[in-house]
Amino acid sequence: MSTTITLTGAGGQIGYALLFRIAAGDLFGPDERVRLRLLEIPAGLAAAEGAALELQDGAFGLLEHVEVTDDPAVGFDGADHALLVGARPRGPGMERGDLLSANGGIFGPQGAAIAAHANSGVRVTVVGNPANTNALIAAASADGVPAERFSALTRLDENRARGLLAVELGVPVSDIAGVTIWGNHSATQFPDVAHATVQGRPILDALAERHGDVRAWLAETFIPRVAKRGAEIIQVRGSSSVASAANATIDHVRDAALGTGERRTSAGVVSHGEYGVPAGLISSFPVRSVDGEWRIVEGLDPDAWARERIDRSVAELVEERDAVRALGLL
Ligand code: NAX
Repeated sequence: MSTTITLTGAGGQIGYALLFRIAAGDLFGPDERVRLRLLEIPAGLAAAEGAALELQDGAFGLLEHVEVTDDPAVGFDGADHALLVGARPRGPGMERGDLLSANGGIFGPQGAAIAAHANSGVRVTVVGNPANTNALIAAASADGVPAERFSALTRLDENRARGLLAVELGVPVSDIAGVTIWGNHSATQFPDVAHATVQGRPILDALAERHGDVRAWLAETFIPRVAKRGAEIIQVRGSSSVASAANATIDHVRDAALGTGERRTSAGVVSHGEYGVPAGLISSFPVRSVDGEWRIVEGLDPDAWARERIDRSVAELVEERDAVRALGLL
């Protein structure tokens, strides 16, 4: 058996961190061979070709084939999973409209190329920012591919939240479960611990033992730290999150492909009106992956405090959608 994975932005930093983990079998396990298609723009081709040479030198037993191209028709040909990592970063003096427009020019044609060339069951994960709205544009351009097959990465935010809670409570991260990221992969996101557990017990109880006013700690310390973790990494490391972003992408795609069972996680997926999020938006929700599909977990019943934060982030997604509509990208 083998699975074909298309990676855009393969010559970039996250691409470089992802490729060797995919080749090593971290996505689908030790029995599934992989074929890689690395899609770049001409300026990034040499870096992707260099990575392909190193992949060859890695002598990975599971890696069947590597193709490097700047042609989306070739890049998405036969793709079972498309990881859309390449995006246009915000340059100096760029307004939000410029950024949305530049990325619309990437994700619209890529969505169309996926519809035309990928395998009929293709699953698409958007990492390149603004991830939710880029996923929305790609899905809208992929005629015949259900929008449910497109998702945006918010797993890094969830992993960051779990990691910070583990440190706070002095437990291994594997003891923390059930954290949900709501809304946009941006500073407005809402990392929600209302239904999270530590070693199976409600995490709010454990946090209350350390912080009398848990809400104040969440609002003033935890939520901003998670939401601004990307900026913190840049400040400390001098460069943006790379290995952790690649790791979250692996977690997300592996869950998409292999399922989550009863475990809940977070992903940006298309709304059908769940939790009052306008239908059609790609928003982060609590999800499970079942039979190859992301399913939104309903019934978590956010209270007014949580509702306000979810609504704020969803309002930003509505603004982004309206802006790309006004640009004629939807
Ligand atoms: P890099 O600038 O290192 O790499 C991006 C690569 O994409 C470049 O090699 C570029 O040539 C390529 N590219 C640009 N347009 C392309 C196109 N049309 N087709 C194919 N390739 C194209 O950025 P990197 O650090 O790898 O980050 C990649 C993206 O991930 C950025 O948009 C970044 O903002 C986003 N992130 C998203 C995260 C998330 O959680 N959703 C977290 C990490 C990261 O910030």
